[in-house]
Amino acid sequence: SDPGLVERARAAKAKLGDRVFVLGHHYQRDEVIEFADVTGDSFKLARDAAARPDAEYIVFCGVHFMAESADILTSDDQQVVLPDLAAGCSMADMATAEQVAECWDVLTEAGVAEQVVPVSYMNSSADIKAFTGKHGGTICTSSNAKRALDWAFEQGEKVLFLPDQHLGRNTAVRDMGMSLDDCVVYNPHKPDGGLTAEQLRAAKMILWRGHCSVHGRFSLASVEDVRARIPGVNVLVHPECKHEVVAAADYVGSTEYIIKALEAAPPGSKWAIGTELNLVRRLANRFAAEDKEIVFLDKTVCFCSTMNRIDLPHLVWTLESLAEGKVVNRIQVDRETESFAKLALERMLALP
Ligand code: CIZ
Ligand code: SF4
Repeated sequence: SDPGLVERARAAKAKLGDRVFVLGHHYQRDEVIEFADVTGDSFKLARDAAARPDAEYIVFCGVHFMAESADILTSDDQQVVLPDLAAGCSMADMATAEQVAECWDVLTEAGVAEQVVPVSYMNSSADIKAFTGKHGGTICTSSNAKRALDWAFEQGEKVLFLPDQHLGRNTAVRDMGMSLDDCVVYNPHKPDGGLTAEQLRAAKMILWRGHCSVHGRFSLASVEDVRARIPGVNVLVHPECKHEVVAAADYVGSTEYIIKALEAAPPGSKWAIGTELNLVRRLANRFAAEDKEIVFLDKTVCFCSTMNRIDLPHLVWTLESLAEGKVVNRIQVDRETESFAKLALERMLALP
C-alpha cells in the first residue's frame, strides 16, 4: 500500500491515542488490518468495543450492521464510525423492517404466530434485531446458533430464522436432527411468502430467503474439484454455505472455529477453506511457515465487495477527520430500536 498513506494513518492514530479504538473484521484488507487494535468476528468486536468505555471513538472496519451492533452494545457517549457508509451487507439488506412486519402478518393470518419464536443472525440490521426482541426472540452468531435454536424450541414450537436460510437450515439439519422437510423458505418477494397456511402449520423452521453473496457461491463442484486436485485435503467451510456444500465438507464452523482448527492442525496437513478470501489468504500466509498448506475452496469466488470498500484511503480520511475533532460517518441507532435490539442481544448473552 501507499507509504504516504501508511504514514498518515500512523500519525493520525498516534495523535488520537487512547481516544480511538480501531476494530478490524476478519474479512478486511491487510492494509486495514494493519491498523486494527483488535481483530475478530462481528460479535467479538462489538464486545471488545464495549470493554473499552474510555475510547471516545470506535472506528469499525467492517460493514454497516456490525457498526450498528457496536453502537447498541457500547455506551451513549461512545461514537461508532464506519469509514465508508457504502459498506453494507447484501445478506442483511435481504430482510427489511417492512418485509418482516408483513411476514409476521402472514404468520398471524395462518394462525401460527403465537407458536413462532424469531431467531435472527447477527448479520441483520438493527431494525430486524429490534423486531426479534419485540417478539420474544434472540440473536445468534454462527458459533452459538444451535444453542439459540435449543432455547427457542423451549419457548415455542416453531422458529422464524432470519435472514440467512443456509445457517438456519444447516443448524437445524446438522446439529438439531431435523429433516429438510421440517424447513420451509419464506420468500418476501412473493405473496404470502410463497407458502400456504398448511405449509406454515406443518413447518418447524421457517427460513427467510436470504443468503450471503460470498459464501452462497461455493458449490458442491468446488468441493469435488478440490478433493480431486489435492488428495487428502481437509475441506473446512463456514455454515453460511449451501446445505449441499456443508454436507460434503469435512468440517463446518464459524470464522473463529476456522482459525482455531488451523492453529491446531498438524504440520504437513492440507486444507481447502470456504470462507471470505481476505481471511483465507492471511491464514495461508501465516501457516505456510508451519508447513500447513491452505488453499481457497473455489478460485471463482471473490472478496466480499462491501467489506473491501473499507480501504486505506477511507481509513486515513476517517482518522484524520477525528484527529481534527470532526466526527464523520457516525452510525447511531435510535433509542427505541436500540432498546428492543438490546433485549434480543441480551437473550443471546444469557444463552446457557
Ligand atoms: O459472513 C460474515 O460476514 C460473518 C461471518 C460475519 C461475522 O463476523 O459475524
Ligand atoms: Fe454480508 Fe456475506 Fe459480506 Fe459477510 S461476507 S458482510 S454476510 S455479504
